[in-house]
Amino acid sequence: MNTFNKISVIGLGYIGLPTAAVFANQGVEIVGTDTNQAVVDSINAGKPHFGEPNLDALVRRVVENGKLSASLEVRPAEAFLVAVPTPLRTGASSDFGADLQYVRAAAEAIAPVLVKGNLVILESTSPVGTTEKMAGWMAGLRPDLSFPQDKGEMADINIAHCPERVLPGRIIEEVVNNARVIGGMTRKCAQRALSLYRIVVQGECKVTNARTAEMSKLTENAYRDVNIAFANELSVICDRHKINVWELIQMANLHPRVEILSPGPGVGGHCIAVDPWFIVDGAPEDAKLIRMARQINDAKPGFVCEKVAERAKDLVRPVIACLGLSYKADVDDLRQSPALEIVTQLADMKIAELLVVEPHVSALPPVLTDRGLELTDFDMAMEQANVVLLLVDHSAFMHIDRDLIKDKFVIDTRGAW
Ligand code: SAJ
Repeated sequence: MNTFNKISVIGLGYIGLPTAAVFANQGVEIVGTDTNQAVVDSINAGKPHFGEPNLDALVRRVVENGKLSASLEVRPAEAFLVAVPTPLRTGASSDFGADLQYVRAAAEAIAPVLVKGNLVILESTSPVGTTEKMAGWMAGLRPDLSFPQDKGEMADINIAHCPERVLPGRIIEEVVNNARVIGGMTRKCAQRALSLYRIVVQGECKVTNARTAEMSKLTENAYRDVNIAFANELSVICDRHKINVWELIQMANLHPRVEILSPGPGVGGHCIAVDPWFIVDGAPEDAKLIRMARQINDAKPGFVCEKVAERAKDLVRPVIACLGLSYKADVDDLRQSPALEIVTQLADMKIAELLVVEPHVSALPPVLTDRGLELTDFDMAMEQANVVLLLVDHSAFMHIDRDLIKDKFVIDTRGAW
């Protein structure tokens, strides 16, 4: 049985920081690395640089007791956990693929400090074959060490892929309780990674090879994307037939083997709107349904804008309260947010005055301020608007006084009211 006393976490973002903090909370010394000086400073001051329930107190505690520290440079450790972004890059056709530059940079930063017996784990969501590529990049820089692609079970360095699967908004709880898929480049790699995760993970841990683990993560998010696309397509069909799609879904879901997800303004975030493209990119001829689902979900913001425009043209002076900007309820994350895209498109259409309400941010992003928009508080927006466009089902919007909206045109993209 291996024990790990010192772990290096590369990338202290939405996944890396909570993971580092949870390990540190179990008494493991964590040396975190991030390329952003402001992030490093903020963490060393005990403050997370983004909002996530229960993260503030945890980070403060483990920084104060010396178990978590951050730096710009990768320090020697027994194990290295890579949690860097794998964003979209534009592919050769209209499809997208993964930009692996940050994984490569992490591999190049780890390589100089590697010693025999180290374990390197890739947590970032990655296309099939990325773990092997990462191993190749490190091997190229360290000819004095052996790697699993050449020496198998005898290698000096062990390498595994263990995709993160946590849901933003519930990260701390899910890091501990979710089941994990642990894919080793060899059996020994997987067993060593398993012993590392056992320090914190209480959920089931399934051991497999690295390629299956990579595909497993992509499959989970593509599954959700395809199912949301089904709901979003239904919402467009129901609009044509003047049927309330949420009532329809409630009826259909009474069937014991039907469980339709919720339509919305589109699919956002850094995961579900991105990862299915990695499957398409790796098998463009075969991934027909997965590509189509991405296209259906990506088309939904445009559909919402058309509906708003139809409403606005009946009013002499339309003023629209746009409620919510984040990609989903009760988070401050605006990445790939359909709500943000809708507000941006509406601003460009110049069909109405827009009042933007987002209780989870203190300032609007440049894409909106550049268009002359300002953050408005909820009460003022309700006082001035004659159209209310609900884009995000934040708890703060769920229990509003119905009298506030009774004389306004309401467009509820979430079926929340
Ligand atoms: N959405 C709908 N209808 C639904 C459910 C979601 O329109 O019925 C929308 C949301 O509003 C949001 C988007 O989909 O815009 C994605 O939200 P989400 O809550 O489904 O998922 P994420 O992106 O926050 O987190 C996902 C999770 N994956 C799965 O549930 C399969 C999480 O477990 C992963 O760790 C995460 O992606 C990731 O990092 O990959």
